[in-house]
Amino acid sequence: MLRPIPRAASTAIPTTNFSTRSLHPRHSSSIAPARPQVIFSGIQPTGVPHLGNYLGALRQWVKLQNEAPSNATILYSVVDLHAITVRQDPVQLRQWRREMLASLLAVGLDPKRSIIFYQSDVAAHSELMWILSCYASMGYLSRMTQWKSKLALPESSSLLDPSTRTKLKLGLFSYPVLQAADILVHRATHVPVGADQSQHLEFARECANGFNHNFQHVLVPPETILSPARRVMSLTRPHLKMSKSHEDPKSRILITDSRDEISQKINSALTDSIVGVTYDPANRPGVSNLIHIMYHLDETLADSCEALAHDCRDLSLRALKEKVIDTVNEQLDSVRMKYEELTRADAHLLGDISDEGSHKASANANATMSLVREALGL
Ligand code: AQP
Repeated sequence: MLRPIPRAASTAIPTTNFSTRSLHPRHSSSIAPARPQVIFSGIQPTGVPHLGNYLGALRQWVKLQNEAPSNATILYSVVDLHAITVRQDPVQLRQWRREMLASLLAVGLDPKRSIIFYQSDVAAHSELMWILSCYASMGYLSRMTQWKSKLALPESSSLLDPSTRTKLKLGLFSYPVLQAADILVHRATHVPVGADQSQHLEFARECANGFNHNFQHVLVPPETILSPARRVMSLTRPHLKMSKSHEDPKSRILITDSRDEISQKINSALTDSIVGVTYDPANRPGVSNLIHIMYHLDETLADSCEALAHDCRDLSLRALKEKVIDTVNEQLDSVRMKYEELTRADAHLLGDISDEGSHKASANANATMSLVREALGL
């Protein structure tokens, strides 16, 4: 009888605070220098990335790409199979896939250094998902609650509710298994993500450990690399995270927004009527989110969000917003220009990059699948 994949430990998730120093073999205590690092992460093509995606993930991806040792394998995927866990219009999805690829290049990913590919081009992701799902416990999966927010269901909703069972599709319920397969199929050692993904990374480690325990030691439990900008919040509802699919476009700043759009969105961001600036996420979520965004976009401004708020303490909220607008523009101007250049460029450019990426990613994934099939007796 196979041992079920164990429950999540109730202790804190063993994450690594982001530091590219710790990725270098000279500084790493957790990775044997002999094993080259494999960095993997993905983003759903559900719209153009926003400041949350940028600060929580993409900027770290670029930093890792630029600072990882030269023998590291770096893979970044546009995870289109995840996008279809909620209903998508095919024409829109095709466009978003291309826009996401252009966005990844615009923020500074370099196809000469990073393997950039569409998830659906590499069939091994889905094959490993099926294998892992044969061992993943429904109990563990049902404790992962992101499907509730994707379906806009209250936290209290349960799989026992008939209406929940009708709305919830198998793919949405089991997408943490696909996410685990995305990572494990490349034997990733490090996965940079925003804080909202920590729970899923813990699940991926459990999948790897469960498989290795039951069969041969072929899968690699990955380490999480959390960005310092853990959760960027919505501009209009700052108790919710900034999200590509929130119905209000004013809730997010896209990395391709024009100066005018940025200015309008920040000027209409929800704040409060308290005089002066303080950093107090629990009581002043809107103002604190603006400070958080400004601090993480330009860490030379102060040593911490608290220190930045202190420096701005006498500003009116209008003046604070002007300062945030300037900082956002300074950081995003070059990204927007690069994005426009890429989308105007030769139509084949993006296709060539993704073809080359999927070719390399398939080779990497197929090497793992040979070991997995052998271990399973397939
Ligand atoms: N608000 C955020 N703050 C910090 N990090 C964030 N990420 C997403 N939102 C924030 C990080 O971005 C990476 C890619 O995310 P994704 O697109 O694959 O999925 P998501 O987390 O579901 O992002 P969205 O924007 O909310 O998309 P939709 O609306 O389609 O669900 C991840 O590393 C994530 O942590």
